[in-house]
Amino acid sequence: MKIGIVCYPTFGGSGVVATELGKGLASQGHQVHFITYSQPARLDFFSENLFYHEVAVSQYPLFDFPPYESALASKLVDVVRFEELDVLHVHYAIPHASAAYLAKQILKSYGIHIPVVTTLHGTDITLVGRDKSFKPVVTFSINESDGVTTVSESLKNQTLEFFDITRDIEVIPNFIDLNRFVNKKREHFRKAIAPENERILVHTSNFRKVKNTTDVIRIFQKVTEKVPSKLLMVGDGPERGNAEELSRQLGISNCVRFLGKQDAIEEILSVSDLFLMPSSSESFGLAALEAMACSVPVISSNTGGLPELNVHGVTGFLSDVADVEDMARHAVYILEDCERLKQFQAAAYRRAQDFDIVNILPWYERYYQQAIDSLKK
Ligand code: GMT
Repeated sequence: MKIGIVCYPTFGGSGVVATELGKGLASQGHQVHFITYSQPARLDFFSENLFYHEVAVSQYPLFDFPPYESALASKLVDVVRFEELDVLHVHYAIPHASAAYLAKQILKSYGIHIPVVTTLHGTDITLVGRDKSFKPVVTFSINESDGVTTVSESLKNQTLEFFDITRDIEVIPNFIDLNRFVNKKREHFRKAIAPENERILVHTSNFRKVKNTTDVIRIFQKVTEKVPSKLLMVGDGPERGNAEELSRQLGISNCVRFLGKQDAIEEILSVSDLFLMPSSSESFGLAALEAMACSVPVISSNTGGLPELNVHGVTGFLSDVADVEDMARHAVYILEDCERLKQFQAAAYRRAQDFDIVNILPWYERYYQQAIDSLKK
């Protein structure tokens, strides 16, 4: 198949999923064309089946708001026509699904009928998409897609609850490449971070408000009172300053290291004992799955799709959003006993295997074929 993928090319979860999916499909022999405004963060190598088309937006001084959606639609028309794509897969509804709808209508005037598959990722439904200024467009473009998927049951239910949806939605969970995300036993690195053999806790995110990064610091403070520990904060974003400030106020900044954006996340996860994800909203929790694949148990909130991933009392624990006390108590319970920690580590790894990319790729392939066939009827 010749597949066009549209996504945000940044470090966000939807961009990561789209890029890893494209790489996986290319390794199966499909021709994959990424159509984005800059090179996707994880698309950093050459493959004969991978192509990248940049969407350039005019900066004409009349435009206070450069018309990205129109530029994307035009680029889609161009790539579909000249590369003869079979299907367009857009990740994140805004504005990708509506741009794809526009491109699809334009392509009809050339006698080309291309199916559009839209994958909803989370904030496009739970936060941004619900905004009055977007809702009619999001509803329309979901209903007009030839296939719609969500990354969890929870996100499907929220989509049906918030929007007037007239079509089926398929849940295709996020996935992980277990060859890349595997515990690599980096003892020297571990010693450098925790020379006194302290436990290592980790948080990775884009430090947006929904990630509750200040709760990560509060949980850690309570844990470190009971179990000597260090905390690694990986990633960057608007809340980083507040998290840093809080760690100073609480007098624990010497135990917390802010590492900024990192590519080799699996190296950091490999030396970690526990992953913290106290988010107030999370449609799936890809970062938690990455941790679990590296045998790291997860302390998370019970919001959105997290209970579909993190099994309470087995791969980690779930608590109500903002219940810092409960999260810290669970963290201490796992960390204070070596044998118990090992059991949680093994269970986290086993659970991650359920999301092996090898099982999820054929699912998308079947779904694309279904969308292609539906246009032929
Ligand atoms: O988490 C973010 O802020 C990034 C966001 C995105 O769209 O890039 O992530 C969402 O999609 C990920 C991949 O499907 C999910 O694992 C995240 O749970 C989801 N984030 C939220 O729902 C807040």
